[in-house]
Amino acid sequence: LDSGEEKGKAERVFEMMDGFLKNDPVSLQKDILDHVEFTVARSRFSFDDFEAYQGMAHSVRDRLIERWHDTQQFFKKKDPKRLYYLSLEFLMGRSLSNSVINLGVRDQYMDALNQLGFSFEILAEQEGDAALGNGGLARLSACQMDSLATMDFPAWGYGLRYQFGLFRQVILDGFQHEQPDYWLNFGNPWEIERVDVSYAVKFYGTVEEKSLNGMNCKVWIPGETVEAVAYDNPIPGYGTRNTINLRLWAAKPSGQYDMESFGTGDYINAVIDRQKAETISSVLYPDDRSYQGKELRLKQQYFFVSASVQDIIRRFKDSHSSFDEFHEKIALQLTDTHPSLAIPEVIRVLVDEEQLSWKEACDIACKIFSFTTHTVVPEGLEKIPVDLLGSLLPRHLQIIYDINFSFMEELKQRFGLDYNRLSRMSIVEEGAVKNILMANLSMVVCHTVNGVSRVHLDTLKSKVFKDFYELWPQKFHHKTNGVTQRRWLVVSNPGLCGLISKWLGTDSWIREVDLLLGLREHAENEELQHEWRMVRRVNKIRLVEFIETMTGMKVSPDAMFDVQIKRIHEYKRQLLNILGIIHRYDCIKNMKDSERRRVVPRVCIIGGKAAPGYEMAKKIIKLCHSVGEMINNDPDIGDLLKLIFIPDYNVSVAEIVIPGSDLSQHISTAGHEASGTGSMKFLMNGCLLLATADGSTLEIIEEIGEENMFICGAKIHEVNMMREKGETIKMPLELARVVRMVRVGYFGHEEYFKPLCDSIESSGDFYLLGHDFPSYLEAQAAADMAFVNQKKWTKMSILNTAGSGKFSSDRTIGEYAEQTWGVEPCRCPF
Ligand code: B1H
Ligand code: IMP
Repeated sequence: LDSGEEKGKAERVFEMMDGFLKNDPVSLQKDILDHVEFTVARSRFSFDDFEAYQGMAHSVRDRLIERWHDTQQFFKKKDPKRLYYLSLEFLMGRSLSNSVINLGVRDQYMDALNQLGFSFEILAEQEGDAALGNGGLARLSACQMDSLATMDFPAWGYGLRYQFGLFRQVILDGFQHEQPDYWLNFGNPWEIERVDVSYAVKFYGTVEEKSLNGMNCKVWIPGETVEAVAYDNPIPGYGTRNTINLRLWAAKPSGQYDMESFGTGDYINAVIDRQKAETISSVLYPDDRSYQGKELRLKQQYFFVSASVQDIIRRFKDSHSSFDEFHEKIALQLTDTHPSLAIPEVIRVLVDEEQLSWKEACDIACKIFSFTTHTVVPEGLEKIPVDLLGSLLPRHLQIIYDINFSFMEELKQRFGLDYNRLSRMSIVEEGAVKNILMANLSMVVCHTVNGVSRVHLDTLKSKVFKDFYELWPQKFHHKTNGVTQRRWLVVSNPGLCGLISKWLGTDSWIREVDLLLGLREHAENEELQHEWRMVRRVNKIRLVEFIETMTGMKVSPDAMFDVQIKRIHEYKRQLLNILGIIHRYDCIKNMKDSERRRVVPRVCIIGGKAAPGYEMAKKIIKLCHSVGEMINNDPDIGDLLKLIFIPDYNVSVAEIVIPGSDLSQHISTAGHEASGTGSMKFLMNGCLLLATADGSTLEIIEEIGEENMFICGAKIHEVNMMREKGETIKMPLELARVVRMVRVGYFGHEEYFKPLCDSIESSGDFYLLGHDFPSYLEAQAAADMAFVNQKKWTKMSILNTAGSGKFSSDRTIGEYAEQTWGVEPCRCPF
């Protein structure tokens, strides 16, 4: 600010923003005790760890709210272009550690708690995970919120406040069972219920034509109304006062008088009936990657979209009197097609309620919406049966038809009557069941379509959206995914974090992650190597203890910890991993003592959830347990090999496992993983990767060099070629042997495992385990070789961390802000 007047203003703003709550240990203690006494309602003279956690969480919440208010006021005053990030899933995990670190008050809280006789670490363990999402896509949304806040972008997240998040996985006799996730049962200090912020969301009914001021208008007469109530979750940035908002909607019965149900005199049933409104936000769908033609899912999507759009338009109208500036003030980002009903909803509100013309409304929609797809295969694309959409949202169906009509006209102008092309590109899919293709809708309206890695974009251009690419090449871009180093290093690996800052001479890398490159020059320094190994050893011991608590198994921290944690999917090939382990077991069994002495001891760790209806994935989990039981109880093998399944994998489990692992596996069949983000977390933590050349791994190779990883498997073009030719490759002998062991019941349950064996041997081996097995074993052998040379291994480990900067979500968000959303930082003064 240069002018004197501006300066004066800035000072006034500064005064307004000046810290309100004090953060010295004495004030913190008082606040914690106040909350224990008055919020938790426990005596301040007698409370346990959980109550102390609650007291502390509420005192942190106060500080979040203070900054949240300041930030929102500041945004309101500045009126910058805002980004609205719409996602049906956010996998936030725990909030306590992340919040105090981003607020810059962790040390003060540690002191305060010590003086009260509590340990920060133990209290942090009391918190349950917020798991309102399935896997990579949902955690990506969470990482991006952290970057948006840290980089001072005027952004809001919108999502659904599911009563039950992702199911809890319970393993009984090696089989997965699903239990509800009662995450709200003990209250949630991280959210602020806004009973005053609520919107009516309507469903069903009919559309009537009316004449208004001589114009023909469509009027939707809805049949059901549900209330959306806002719950705000403050997201603090690191090294800034900015604290942005994640607003999640919960469904409540509408308070509007309802003649029909209450008119009949059946009061009790009328009340019960109304209460059913709450089911809309009751449970997260646990399938990642497969779309659901289910009415409830569609209701969830529209419920969240409608409330968000009403909220966005209300906020805009608070400070603008016409819609002229709408597109200059608002960017709406769609996380996959799940929120794509926002497109017809915005058009509907603008035309039917705000009386804009059809053309004006469409022009606005085309300017504000951008879309990121996370899908690689056409089967993964969302379709909504026309009948379902027409009954639930009749007006929206009309709007979609109108959009499609104009689009088809445009195509005819451009390509003539090429009916094949028209039918491939139409938003409406004809057939026995007519469907609306949500990706085509998004493609037509959004100004930008982003892929999540470079090679993902190539697939979109050449396959999934080939026709659209030919039509609008300028719409297609990619923003390679990233993860936040605040959560995945600072929160989860304080040891390594301290070491990095010591060697770089600064902790600025927490905001400017490229500084990590500075570690490269020390990669061979013996002192750093020694300290690096010590820190990693401590993390391994923490993991050893965790494994013992979860499974009762004692493993040795001297072994190589080889980890694969992610959703269980055939394409992610946990099966390849398990068959490789059987092979290793078989080899060791057949070795002479002298050979055994050269074996690198391994602890193989697998964790992840299978979608409840995904039978093959569930069989893979059982196989893992059966094989583990045999190997782990074989006295002849001892510590040379162990196989552990970690139950109920979630974000906070990942925070313990990732820093403690030596090697991690990302071995999807090439071409199937759009990006993959788990690998980036391991990379940052100095864990080496054993991976196929898929998704973002290809870019990781460029950053850290093939010599610092273990790469295996067919390349994408080879996979495509093999599939096109329908080539069946001869099963490698080693694989045939281990599949045989499973088939004949070496691990029991031969009938149950038969489909797994068949998928490789008799059903065409779609995921190419046969082709990739030999090179997978070679990569594993190379990892063994490297592990023996600890100096070399440590150097590779340091180089991994040093080269991980590109995979920070800060870089991703910077690119989105500049290239897709056109938003600029708006930093709240301290
Ligand atoms: C990804 C999903 C997904 N892709 C449908 N698609 C869902 C699809 O509930 N649903 O219906 C939920 C999730 N998730 C993942 O996104 C990709 O498989 C990963 O490769 C990618 O890293 C991640 C983030 O971009
Ligand atoms: P990946 O790219 O498939 O390895 O997984 C991406 C990220 O999603 C992981 O690092 C986790 O943070 C998260 N994730 C995957 N599966 C689960 C799950 O079952 N529960 C919670 N988080 C998960």
